[in-house]
Amino acid sequence: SLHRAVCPGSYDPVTNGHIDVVRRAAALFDEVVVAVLTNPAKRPTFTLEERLDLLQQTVGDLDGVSVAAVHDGLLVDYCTKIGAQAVVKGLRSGTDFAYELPMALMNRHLTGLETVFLPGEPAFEHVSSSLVKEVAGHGGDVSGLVPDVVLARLLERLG
Ligand code: COD
Repeated sequence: SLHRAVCPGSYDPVTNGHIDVVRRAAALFDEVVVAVLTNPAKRPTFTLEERLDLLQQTVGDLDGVSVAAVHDGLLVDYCTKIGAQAVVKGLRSGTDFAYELPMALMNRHLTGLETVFLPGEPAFEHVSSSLVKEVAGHGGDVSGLVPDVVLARLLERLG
């Protein structure tokens, strides 16, 4: 049976799209670990500490949810280490699916780790950390797409 799941991501920074996925994962599993990883394809805007702090403030108090950093190594090894049976990922589009499917299959190949895909909330389909940063950096309004603490941090950093 499935009791512990991991929601991995860069969370650079956390958006309302991420939070929706974490809440829904927390309704399905007893425990959800929101794991902050470094995506080798992306140069982070916020430090690991900042990303963890913003997650702690926004999802850290949800029932059964905790926040953790994964410094290096494979996601499957982290999941084995903490006894997680599944990864939960939100899917916005076919593009997300095309990116996620090989990782999901590779993870299952490596250790049998399963991936659960949740359809993204349509209201947040256009919301990604990178687009939010780009829009905020040019003075655009991203309120409603990120939590207030994230909005303040974005304006401080990019505004
Ligand atoms: N609606 C729904 N879902 C969303 C939304 C939204 N608006 N925004 C983001 N999401 C989902 C994304 O689809 C993704 O599933 C998740 O939230 C995290 O998104 P990001 O952008 O914060 O994180 P990514 O995609 O940069 O993270 C990729 C990882 C770092 C998790 C990945 O590269 C990984 O697992 N690396 C670990 C090393 C490893 O094991 N490599 C081998 C993999 S086979």
